Amino acid sequence: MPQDLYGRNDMAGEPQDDCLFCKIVAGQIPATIVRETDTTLAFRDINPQAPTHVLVIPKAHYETAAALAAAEPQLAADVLGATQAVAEDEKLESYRTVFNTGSGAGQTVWHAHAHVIGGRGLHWPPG
Ligand code: IU
Repeated sequence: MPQDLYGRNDMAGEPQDDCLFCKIVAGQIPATIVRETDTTLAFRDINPQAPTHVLVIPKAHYETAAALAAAEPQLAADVLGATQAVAEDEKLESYRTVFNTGSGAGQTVWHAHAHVIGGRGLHWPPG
């Protein structure tokens, strides 16, 4: 599918058959969901890197946070707002919100997602 550097393409926003997170949104794959809104879903990471490790995604499919922000700024804001709500639900005083964008930054799932990581001390800068 033709796309630019940040995953923007003509099919952006549409569910993708081969996308794991679209399948979680559709209820075809189980996940431990901790929060849901009309536009976002938050569920526990299957390979947690901290006591709290939750992924917040837009229900609509965008490959990267950059593509999401360019196409639907309000939806990007919804995702960011949901990260805050998750942190509050988890009673996190300090936490980190991470969007890995591009394989060089560690992105492995090509449906935009924010990691909400907390519950332990976090070092800076990350590796
Ligand atoms: P990344 O930023 O694209 O690397 O993050 C993808 C995350 O999705 C990573 O932390 C995985 O552990 C997580 N994940 C998941 O929670 N459930 C899955 O079935 C798969 C990946 I595949």
